[in-house]
Amino acid sequence: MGLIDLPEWQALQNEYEHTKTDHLRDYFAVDSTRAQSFSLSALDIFLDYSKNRITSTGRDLLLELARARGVEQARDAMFAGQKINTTEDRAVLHTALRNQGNQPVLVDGKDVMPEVRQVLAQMADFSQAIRSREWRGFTGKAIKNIVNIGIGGSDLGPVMVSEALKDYSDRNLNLQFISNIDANHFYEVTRELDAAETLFIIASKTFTTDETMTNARTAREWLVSALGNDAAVAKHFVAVSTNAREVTSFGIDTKNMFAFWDWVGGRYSLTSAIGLSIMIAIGPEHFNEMLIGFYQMDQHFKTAPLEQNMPVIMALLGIWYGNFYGAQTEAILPYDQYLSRFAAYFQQGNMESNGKSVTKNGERVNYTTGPVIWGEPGTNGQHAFYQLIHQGTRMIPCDFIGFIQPLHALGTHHDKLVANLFAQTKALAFGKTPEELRVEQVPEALLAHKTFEGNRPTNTLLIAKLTPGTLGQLIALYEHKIFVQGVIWDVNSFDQWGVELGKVLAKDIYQQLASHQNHDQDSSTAQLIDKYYNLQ
Ligand code: G6Q
Repeated sequence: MGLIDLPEWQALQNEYEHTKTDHLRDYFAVDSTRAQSFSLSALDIFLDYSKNRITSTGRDLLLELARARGVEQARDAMFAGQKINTTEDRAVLHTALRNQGNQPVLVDGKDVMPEVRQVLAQMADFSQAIRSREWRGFTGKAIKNIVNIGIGGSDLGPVMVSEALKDYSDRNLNLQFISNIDANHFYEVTRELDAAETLFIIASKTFTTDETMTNARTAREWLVSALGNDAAVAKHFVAVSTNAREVTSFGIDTKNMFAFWDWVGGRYSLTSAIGLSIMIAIGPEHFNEMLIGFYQMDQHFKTAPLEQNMPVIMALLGIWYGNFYGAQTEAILPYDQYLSRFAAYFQQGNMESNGKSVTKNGERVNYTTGPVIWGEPGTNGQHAFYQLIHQGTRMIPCDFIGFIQPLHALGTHHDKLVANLFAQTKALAFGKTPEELRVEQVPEALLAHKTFEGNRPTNTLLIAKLTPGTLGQLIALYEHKIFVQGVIWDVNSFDQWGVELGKVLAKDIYQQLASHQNHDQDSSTAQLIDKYYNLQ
């Protein structure tokens, strides 16, 4: 039966009609234990979801929907290595990359764990060789600059995590990322680097991605021209890929290649060899602590009953707002500068996974699917876009993420930071009424402008401290949230056909640009091509 025809869905629709005009102010006024009843702990993460427009009946109905859609069975199928990525006929086993258990994980009858552990050991050896300065470049100098060349799933994870865990990194190593095909990116990253001290990690699952291979070839030319010898490549280039043949044909020895497998999706790959740059920066021990954090959240997701299951609860709240209230976006607002790329990372994680409009069987959906994800760290966002969240016409459910202990305790900074986080969720939930404003003698003409309706939903996630382990837990939490939503919407969260057409057309247009032609183009594209080469 289609999603919206399910009795569980109909019951939720009813619940929505009955509660849509309720106000959080009233929910809190009538139930002094609401905060406790709508909170939950998983490992080091505490989630207060009481400031959501949900009753306990609504929550029960959402949980029934999850059961009706087979969330538990789908979860077990993923962990068991079944080929749930049906359009690419692949297993989805990022959980195997951080598995700390002793049980085999089978793909096509073969245990993948020995290979996973072997690559982790190879990464650890290499990271140590760089970190100890034992690995020398072609001229004998130690490596100081590590440049990861990759894009999308081969870039965003390492960028996000290396920023998040900067405080755990070797500050004498300079970690940089080049992703964009725009030469400005290559130019800016390399302009002050000494090639003799620079290592390039070419990170590409396929080793055919145009942006990455173009940047990689430019990097090789840059290095060879600076060091004056083709033989330098062996000491300054390593590869992370599933494609040994292409790695070899690029000129990288496969002994300097770190493998992963087709059952690791790009946007779920940061715990694979794609995380090599992270491991070099923070060291194998911290990397392992991060893997343990991921694993712990995997286990929580796998074993906790649905009502206590944090990814499930967060996923269901997202469904509630997206499908019943019509919310189109969700904001992720970490109150920690080190998490400045967290929202950008899950923008891909979420939007590439669930930005689909057909079911797994290829039928057009008749409900909305993945939301637009965005966000910036607090408190910066408060001085920028929060206006719209507080007083705009759209509902924007927000996740506020805060840490209890600061990594750098400077005077009053941390208490002020956290006070702002708590204040925002309070303002969004309870708002400010015209009556309250009148008591403050606000002029009548300003009442409408200064009124805050409130009733704007938020989750608050509190974590003791930002560590490799808690970061791992947090990332896995969001990964599994996305998974649960994909199951409920019956979309394939692990393919990304929507990025293909643009790539193919770009190849075609590139050929025409290079040969000054514009045949077989629509009039707009032809005009743009003409402008481009006439004004060059
Ligand atoms: C992620 C996507 C995509 C991919 C990049 C890079 O899930 O598949 O972002 O990671 O296109 O691909 P390669 O690693 O193959 O270069």
